Amino acid sequence: MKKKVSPPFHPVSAPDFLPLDQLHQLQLQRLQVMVQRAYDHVALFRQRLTERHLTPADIRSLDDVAKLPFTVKTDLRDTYPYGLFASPMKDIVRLHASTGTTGKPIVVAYTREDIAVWENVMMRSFAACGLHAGDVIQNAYGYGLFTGGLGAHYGGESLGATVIPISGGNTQRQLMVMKDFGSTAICCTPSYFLHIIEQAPEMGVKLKELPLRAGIFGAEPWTESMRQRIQAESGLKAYDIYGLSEIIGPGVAMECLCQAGPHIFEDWFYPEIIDPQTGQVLADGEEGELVLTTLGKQAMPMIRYRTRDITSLTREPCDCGRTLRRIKRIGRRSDDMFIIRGVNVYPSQIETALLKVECTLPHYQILLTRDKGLDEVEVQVEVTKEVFGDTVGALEKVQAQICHSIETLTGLRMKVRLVQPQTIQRSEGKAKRVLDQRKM
Ligand code: DLL
Repeated sequence: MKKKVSPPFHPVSAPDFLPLDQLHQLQLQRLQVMVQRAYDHVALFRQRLTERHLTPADIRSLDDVAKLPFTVKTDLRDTYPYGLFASPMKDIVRLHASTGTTGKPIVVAYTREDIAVWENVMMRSFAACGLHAGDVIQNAYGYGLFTGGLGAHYGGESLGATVIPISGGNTQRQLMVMKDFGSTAICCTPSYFLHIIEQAPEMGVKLKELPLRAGIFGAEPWTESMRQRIQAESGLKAYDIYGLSEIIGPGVAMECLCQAGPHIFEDWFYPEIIDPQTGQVLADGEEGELVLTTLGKQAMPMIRYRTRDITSLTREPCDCGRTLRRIKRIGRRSDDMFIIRGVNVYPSQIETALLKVECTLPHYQILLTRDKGLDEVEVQVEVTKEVFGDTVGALEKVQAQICHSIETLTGLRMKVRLVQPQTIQRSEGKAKRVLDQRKM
């Protein structure tokens, strides 16, 4: 028998080790309350249950979840901004926002209780990778509408660790702080940490000689080989953290010291895997789309939210002894969303931005590359014959308008290259909009 890995046990981790019968009982109790809450306060959910001739009383076991209707990202767009809220504004203490599929973001809300749950799962995330009071967490996730910064912030503080709210970017300052403040952990996207690794020698910083011992990396797909490279070059242990705004933010799932895939905090988030084509629930071990139901969200209950993230669930015991199931590292999605420097982008947003500018056709392609660990995007856009034959000044004006329009919609500056009509390859089926040449 394999030896159990026993990290210094942190009391906040107790729910990670619940016997399964207790966990399931807790999940069912919370699910029933959640379904009732959504039914009572969210018109769209009530309408969908009524169409299926269901009431909250029909949820008698965890398997009954499969009877419930799915919620999808466009439901958030269609009810923008506050249509899925189940709490009055006077009870909502925080809003965050994430990328929508076209022009508008989607808005997510938290009551004080929701923030407490978020703190709890983020505390447990940090504890799972061996952090505790006395650790110095450099939080380089972006603070603002993105959930990464504040989510990690409160979790770290509640754990009793020292949090440095440095936010993202400014790599030189990141390295200076890392060295001078003695950070023992860093939170950021894995690609940004690769960039930090590349910049360190230029600043004369030897990462391996610093006290840094854990990286809490997520918000975008990464690979096992990226983990190996990061660990070999920086000396820290790299842990995968997963989450999404619609459910809570970071802290839906987190790896433990065994680094064997993120454990889902199942006492607060009920996971299912479905076939993305048929919606059929799949068994543990089978690969499909992750669907999550919040078990405690007051402000915005999410029932069977289709994440579009492709993974599988495993019940196989982990050496850490946690009873929480694990997900396989998420490598792809069932839609066309891509993530650039931690920011979610849909090709449809780019299309909306192009349509706002006259003279584009819009035939376009998005080229993703990675330079020194940093993601680069180039949007190649066909413009009309007239524009292309015009003066350089006129072309530059169109280019600047497109850049501005894209930045307004996505929040990202992208390189724009205007190309002649008929140069972008036409597809006979689904247009291939994104060419991802990043080496992971
Ligand atoms: O990215 C929340 C987060 C912040 C997670 C910090 C981890 C760390 P959103 O901006 O709503 O929220 O994006 C959610 O990002 O559906 C996945 O496609 C992707 N994603 C998040 N974590 C991972 C991960 C935050 N560890 C979307 N691996 C999700 C792969 C990830 N993809």
